[in-house]
Amino acid sequence: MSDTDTLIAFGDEVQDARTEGRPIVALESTIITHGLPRPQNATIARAVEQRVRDAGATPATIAIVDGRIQVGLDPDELDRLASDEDARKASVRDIAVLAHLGRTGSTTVAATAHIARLAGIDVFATGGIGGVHRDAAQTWDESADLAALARISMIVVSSGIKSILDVGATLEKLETLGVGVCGYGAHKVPGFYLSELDYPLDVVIDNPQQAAALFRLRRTLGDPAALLVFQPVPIDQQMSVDLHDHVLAEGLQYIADRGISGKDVTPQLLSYFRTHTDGESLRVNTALILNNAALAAQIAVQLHEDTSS
Ligand code: PSU
Ligand code: MN
Repeated sequence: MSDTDTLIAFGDEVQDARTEGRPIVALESTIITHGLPRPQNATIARAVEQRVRDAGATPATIAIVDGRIQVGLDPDELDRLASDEDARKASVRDIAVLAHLGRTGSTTVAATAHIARLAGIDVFATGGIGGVHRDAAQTWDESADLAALARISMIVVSSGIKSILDVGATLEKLETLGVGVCGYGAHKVPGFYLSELDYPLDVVIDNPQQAAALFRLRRTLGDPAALLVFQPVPIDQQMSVDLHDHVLAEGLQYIADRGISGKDVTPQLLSYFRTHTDGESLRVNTALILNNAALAAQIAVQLHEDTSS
């Protein structure tokens, strides 16, 4: 047994998939504890896992439970995490601390990718990635997701970059870091709640085969960074642009007025959207995360076929 095998606890379903060599998709848990409202978060987290199964792969929701680094939660553990108001938002540097203290934490994109890599998982589905914050020139607030994506070889399926961030700066930073970016049937960068933003995408793919092929080439070339697959929420399911622009402006003002900073910024802005869009943000968030789970599973199945043939 390697050291990481003794540090990581695999859920039963994930362990079976590993033993039988079946495709696995990693899922993050900060979206459950800090991105979605209780109690709907538990139902949505279960539905996301089911989408992965329906598309032929095994879901591995990642979190730290009482200090255990857990890859795959059983249904009770998932429910407990979803209702745990004290679960810490954990990025990469928090993993060891929580493991040491025996505490519970939900993993961000960065921490989830880090643990998934240790567990040998190559495909990860989420809602939106973190990026460069709008006031970063003063605050230096850039998500640790960027640094993690720069050094973790993995396919990450998301619905792009949320408009709460400086989207242009985030794209520049991804380029600097060598993180691969492609649109899934999309020629413009998706903005999470919105299907497209005014930033073109150079690379467009149309099927899971292309995603898998691109990723394998990156691996062969020794590219250390992740490949981001941006799948927009369908245009007829996006948030109304007027509502979005209005709530975004208010939410940014709310954060500024209260001096909210650091790791609280993203959860507080998401929460502002939730409470000021009359259910729209939850509807869109749910739709896109389910779609991303299904696509990630299709890509994992393809990657598995490519490598086992
Ligand atoms: N963006 C979203 N929804 C989310 C997050 C980001 O649209 O739930 C979460 C993810 O877990 C992401 C984290 O990794 O917020 C980034 O937080 P920060 O900006 O503090 O790095
Ligand atoms: Mn931050």
